[in-house]
Amino acid sequence: MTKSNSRFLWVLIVGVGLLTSCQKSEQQQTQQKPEQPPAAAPATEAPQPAPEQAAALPEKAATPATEAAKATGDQSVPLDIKLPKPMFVGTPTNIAVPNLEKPLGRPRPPFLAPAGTKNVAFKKPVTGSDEQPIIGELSMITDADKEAGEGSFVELGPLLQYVTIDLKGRNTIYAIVVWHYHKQAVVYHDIIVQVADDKDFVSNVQTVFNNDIDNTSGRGVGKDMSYVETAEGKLIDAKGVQGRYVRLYSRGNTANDLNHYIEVEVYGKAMQ
Ligand SMILES: [Ca+2]
Ligand SMILES: [Ca+2]
Repeated sequence: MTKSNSRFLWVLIVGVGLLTSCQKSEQQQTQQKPEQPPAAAPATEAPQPAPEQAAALPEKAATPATEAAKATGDQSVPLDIKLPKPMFVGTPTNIAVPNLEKPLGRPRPPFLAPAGTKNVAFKKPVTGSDEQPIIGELSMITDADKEAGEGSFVELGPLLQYVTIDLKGRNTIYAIVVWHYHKQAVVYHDIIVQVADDKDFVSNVQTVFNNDIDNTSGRGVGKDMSYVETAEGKLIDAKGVQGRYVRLYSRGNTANDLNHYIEVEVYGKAMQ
């Protein structure tokens, strides 16, 4: 090949190359141009593949919705309440207390509460009207020991006494379970259980149980029934009241004037 020939070839190649690249860019431009308006078409087309997505979306949206509905109360699970060893069996017949509840005669049915509900009173500080109990310490009321024997109960002074549990934060409370004493069949008098936002029980005070039917304790006439203590403890339906402090009153029992506590559990959920 001569020099002039090869130069011509080179010019030809470059020329053709330029031409095709120009054509390409024109094509690209013309291709891009139509693509841009169709950008509206893909937009309208987008809902077309969307039928699949659209079909999936409502399902996805529905699931959290039902979960949310369940979380607000529909999805309830039985409370896991650990019970101590029973110390006596049978139904006591010699207890003369007005408005006394008949024993159920079978285990207490499961109590349903929203999933995630737990004993928010565990290890929480306890104060009370008798800071120096005759037997035991107030801290034993939230230590999870529910046995009936010696060393497991607190004995407070005579007649009207109370204990207060500080949950250390506001909670939505579904149930309160209290074991006063279950070594023998006794009935405690004038049991009143209240929930409040402050330790002095001034703000947002709500009474969740009161069996002081003659208002001896001056906290209003109660309509709840008296009951015989058992190893099951007394489960009080707190109906979702909200508060930080739980206070329990009593005024002696059918065996003596003293007041006892083995354990108090507060089943709730911390408020955000
Ligand atoms: Ca205890
Ligand atoms: Ca009374």
